[in-house]
Amino acid sequence: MAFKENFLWGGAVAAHQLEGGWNKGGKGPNVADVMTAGAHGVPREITDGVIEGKYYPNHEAIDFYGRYKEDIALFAEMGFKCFRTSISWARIFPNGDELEPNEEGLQFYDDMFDELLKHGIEPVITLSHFEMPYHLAKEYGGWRSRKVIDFFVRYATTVMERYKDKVKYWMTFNEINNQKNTANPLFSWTCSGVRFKEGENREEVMYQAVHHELVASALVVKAGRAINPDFEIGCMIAFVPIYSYSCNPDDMMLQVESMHDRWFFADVHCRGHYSSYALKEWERKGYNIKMEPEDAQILAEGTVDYIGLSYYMSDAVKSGVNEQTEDKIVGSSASVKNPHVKASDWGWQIDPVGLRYSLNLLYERYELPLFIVENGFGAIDVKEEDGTCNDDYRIDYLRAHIQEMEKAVELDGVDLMGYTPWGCIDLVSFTTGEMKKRYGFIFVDRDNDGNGTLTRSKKKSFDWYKQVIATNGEQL
Ligand code: BGP
Repeated sequence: MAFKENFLWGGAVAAHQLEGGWNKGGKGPNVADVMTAGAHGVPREITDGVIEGKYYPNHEAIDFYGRYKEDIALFAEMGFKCFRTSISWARIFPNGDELEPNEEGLQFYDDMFDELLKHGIEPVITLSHFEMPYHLAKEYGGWRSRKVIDFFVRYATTVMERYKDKVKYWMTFNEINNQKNTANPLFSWTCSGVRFKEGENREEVMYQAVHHELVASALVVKAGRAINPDFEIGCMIAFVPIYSYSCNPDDMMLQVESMHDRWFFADVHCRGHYSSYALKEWERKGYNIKMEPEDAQILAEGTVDYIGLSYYMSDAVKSGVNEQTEDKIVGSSASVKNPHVKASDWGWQIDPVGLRYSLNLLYERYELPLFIVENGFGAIDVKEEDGTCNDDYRIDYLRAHIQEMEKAVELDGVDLMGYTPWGCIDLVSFTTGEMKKRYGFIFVDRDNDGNGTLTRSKKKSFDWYKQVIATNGEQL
């Protein structure tokens, strides 16, 4: 048997993409609550506070806030060993900078975790998954401000203390490296509450914000260990491995340079200091990232126990390619279409072998346990007249990825903790704000405009995944 006996099979979601109840139970607005729907080909818009007449899909999402018992019962039916979700910071500290937490918010997660534990499902918790109280973004410029470190540590230690007997697995920042994409305003907004100003150097601003996040993460790892030494606290990296388009030495070197963007965050989380290529880049570009004298020690003492990663696709780079090149695809400016793999409707290159490749890269570099906390296939699902949804393409995608995970464990000796496919129940897509980009084993009756009964129904993949879990990955 490839996978460990206690392998953490489950599913993953994030608070702002499924809870809804955006202003219930004393919750304050967060940065995701001021992002409009991006349906009908229009990109999501970041607004200055909630504007009447605009549609904000996160406000109701799929109402997990009101229906979590029903949903957890379905996860239990599939045999989930764990459930990855996030805590909404603004439910606990509605503005982010107050001294006392909101008891109603704390109670919500207490009840939800009890429900999970009742079914033998272990909660896996991300402390910051693309949301922070809107007030912090507006008044402090988000993570631009060093003050936010204290607010985050207060929030994190409050919840770690409160749930210390219910939650063992934690992650600090979801896909912290996404904000490296400064061209897309969504990433800096959701990862760090930062909106760029006219004329400023976006990259320098981003690195400063990230430094604050990395220090905050390290402080929380240390504080968490003091709260409960049994905690396992990880980081979370969006891992899109970058291939060299060819064996042309220039392509190869470009690949190494491009991978620095992938390693930058994981290096600090896992090694406790900035890597030499990062320091050289700052020096070369004349960036002045402000740090306090104690920061180096904080980073060194707050390294993580495991690496959480999302894996959806791979990327390829070719030297001499610019933005105008027609075979460009999602990714960095030198990214090109890989002729050996297919892409999803959203241009995400489907590459199961890339998962084994990624697990090897990460494990060889850090020798830390790995946890695949996101993977999945976003597709436009069709619900048949008889109510069924035959998502064979999703089953194919997941099966192929699990087979590669298996090889990574069995043949390469990678220490893999678990697997939680993304969006185990349909939810609001992060990049597009749509409902039509679905990932779930469970269909939710809701469309891009917010219409629908919110009724849940099982897709074909539901029973398939149930059998995968029951056989610990033997029967795919
Ligand atoms: C990751 C995020 C998730 C999630 C997923 C799928 O980047 O951590 O929050 O949404 O991608 O992306 P999308 O919803 O845009 O398809």
